[in-house]
Amino acid sequence: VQALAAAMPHNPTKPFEHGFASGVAPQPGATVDPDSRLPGASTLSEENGSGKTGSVAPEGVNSTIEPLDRVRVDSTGQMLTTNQGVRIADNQNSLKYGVRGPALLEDFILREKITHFDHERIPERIVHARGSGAHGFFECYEPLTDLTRAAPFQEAGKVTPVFVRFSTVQGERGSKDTARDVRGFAVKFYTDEGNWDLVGNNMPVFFIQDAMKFPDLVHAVKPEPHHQMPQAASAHDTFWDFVSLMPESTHMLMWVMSDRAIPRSFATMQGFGVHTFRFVNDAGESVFVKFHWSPVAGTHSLVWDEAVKISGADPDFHRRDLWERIESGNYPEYELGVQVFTEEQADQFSFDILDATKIVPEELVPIRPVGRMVLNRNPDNFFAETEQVAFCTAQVIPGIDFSNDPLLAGRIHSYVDTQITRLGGPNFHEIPINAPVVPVHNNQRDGFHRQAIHRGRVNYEPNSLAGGCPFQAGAAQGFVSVPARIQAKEEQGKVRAKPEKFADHYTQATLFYESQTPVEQCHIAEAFRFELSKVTVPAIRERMVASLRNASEELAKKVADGLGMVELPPPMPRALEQPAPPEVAKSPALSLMARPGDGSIKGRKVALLVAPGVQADAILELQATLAAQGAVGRLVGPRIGPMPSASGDLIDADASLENEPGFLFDGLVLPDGDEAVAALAQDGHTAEFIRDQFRHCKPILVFGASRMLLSQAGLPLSLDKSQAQGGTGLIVAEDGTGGQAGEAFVQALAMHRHFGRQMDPPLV
Ligand code: HDE
Repeated sequence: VQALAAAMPHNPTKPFEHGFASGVAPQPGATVDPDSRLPGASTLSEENGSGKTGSVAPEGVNSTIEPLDRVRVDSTGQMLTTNQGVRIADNQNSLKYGVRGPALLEDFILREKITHFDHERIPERIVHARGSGAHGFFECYEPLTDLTRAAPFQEAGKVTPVFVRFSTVQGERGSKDTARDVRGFAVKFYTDEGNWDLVGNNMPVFFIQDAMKFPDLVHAVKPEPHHQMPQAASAHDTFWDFVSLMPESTHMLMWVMSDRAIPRSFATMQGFGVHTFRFVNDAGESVFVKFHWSPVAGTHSLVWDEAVKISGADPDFHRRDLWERIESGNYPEYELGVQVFTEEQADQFSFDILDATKIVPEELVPIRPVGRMVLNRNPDNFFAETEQVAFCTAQVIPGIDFSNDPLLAGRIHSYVDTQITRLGGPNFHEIPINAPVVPVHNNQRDGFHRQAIHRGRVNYEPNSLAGGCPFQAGAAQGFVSVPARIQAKEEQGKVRAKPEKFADHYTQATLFYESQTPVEQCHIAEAFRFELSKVTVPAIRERMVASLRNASEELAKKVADGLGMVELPPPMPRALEQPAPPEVAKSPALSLMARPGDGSIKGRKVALLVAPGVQADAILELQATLAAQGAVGRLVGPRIGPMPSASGDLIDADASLENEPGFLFDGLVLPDGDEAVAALAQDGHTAEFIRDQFRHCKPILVFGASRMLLSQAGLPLSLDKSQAQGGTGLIVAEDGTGGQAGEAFVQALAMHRHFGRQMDPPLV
């Protein structure tokens, strides 16, 4: 192959597309040096590109990067050409008859450029339009061969490349990241037995039980059709009208009204496969399985006031956070856990495992960790990778199979179908980001945008002209569906109906609410209050409160109070009067607080305020401490740029109080230095920084003279030594140096929030 490549006449306009790089424009007609193949990370032009290269897959396992190299383009040192490879002499002026004359129709260069531009956009996803993606790998802890023959789980240490896309659901492609919404958590495994897509969410249940209701749900939650409002929000009449009439959504509403719906980062949220799937082993034996992703960094969320403010200052908050974590080498990491249970066990549960509005409590079936996923490489091109990636629940591999969840059944149809419109035809599997890393051989042919050039005259099976190829793999190697027994009673026949247990709409909603900490319960009540107070039709609000009474009297009462309802409406009649008693009444694992993570501060952002005359030593020491632990400490001044510190040395503010507001940071440090503090006190932004940090329960470290800034900001505290402990997240550095106080601050930062300070309504 190498000899052939060397002898090949070189197309000087496209060396990179062919996988050859010389770095400079080759001479026309030159041949290629096969040793100049692109390195793994081929399009790195940024200095810190090393963070993008990811880890090299061990020998013998498929690599994350190489398969896409053949289509990566790097124009370094190249001349501009048309799409036909014709070099363009002038890219500034259209072709005219005389400099002041009319433009000429024959200008094929202008016309090609404009025509392509006219067609740059494709339809956005009908749901999950806004998303951010990353490459990475999945590594298996131990062989799961007794349970499944699925390729990623066959050997300890086996690495399978993945591409992940996180998303919001309601908003359009250009909407904000910090909306109250479900987050998509879709993982494409490029396994050596074909692609497997685990298309999940950051919540383990869903609004509806049957695919038949999905278009109604989506129509109800999307911006209202007459005026196309609101964007990226569920706080409007049509959504609450629908869900208040669909009590099966109550459990999911609890999750969506909890802080899970406003994650701090994609790196700090869980992911769930939602439906019950099946594992199938070599012997064809199958068990049920539920998939759980747990972030190593812990589950951390925003608070609502913060999320609202962030959406104005940085609508790309989560996208930026993901990008920066990966660029800086703080790779988001998640552990994959499985809940495995048999059909016989499932038959005994108080709920139906085919019902996507139900969880299997961890106390009933423990989660077994089976591997980890690391996201270590940003895409090279958003459109080519993140926008064109097509996740399909139908894409499973031998060893993974479906359950009869009626919601899943609809999804198996929907995802392939939607890509045909969105990506312009049935060949979307050939787009590089979607193509498997294993060869594809079948007799499907033609269609829009076909890339493969099939050889020979045989496009049917059976055949003798091609020696019978490609031939059936057979049960030992190919995909075989589980011959699951159908539980329908003979006399039922074809029906449009649901199993009885599906009608228990409230038991697990109660379980979720009861399993939250008081702070989380408070946030849930506040969220219902906020959303329902945006609803303009009183009857909808009342119906929702009537339904909530079946889940929690306490919650219904709090929400009703918040909505100024004088009397509670009578509880909504239940579909199932006497549901089976639940196995567990509380599941502490359902609280966000149950997963504090590895205790590290990786990826956190801290604002260190500075101004001319600042005592810089302690600030710079703390900045170094933060950097050493993977956090980012940014010097934020009244203006960006260099300024003299108290010692006369220059320090450089890389952000300003105006361009990076305080709520974008996880922690705040106020400096010492009389002159600097006086300057900060003059700037109204400083008090906003402090008030927001305080209100959002984030840690604040105060050096010396800055104490006066706290009182100036109107904080309801006088700081004495008892508050220097860090328990409240308010730390005063007594001696003006970073040392001990710095340590206390790092600990407070690792705790994420200090909800002891929470007040409703907020005092500042
Ligand atoms: Fe989706 N969903 N969905 N969904 N979904 C789509 O597919 C659909 C459901 C989820 O990053 C669409 O490619 C139906 C549950 C994610 O590209 C569409 C039903 C869960 C993503 C579609 C559901 C999800 C989608 C739109 C009910 C959690 C984004 C564009 C029967 C387990 C994937 C597209 C990405 C996207 C249909 C319910 C997760 C229209 C019919 C439950 C993460 O095909």
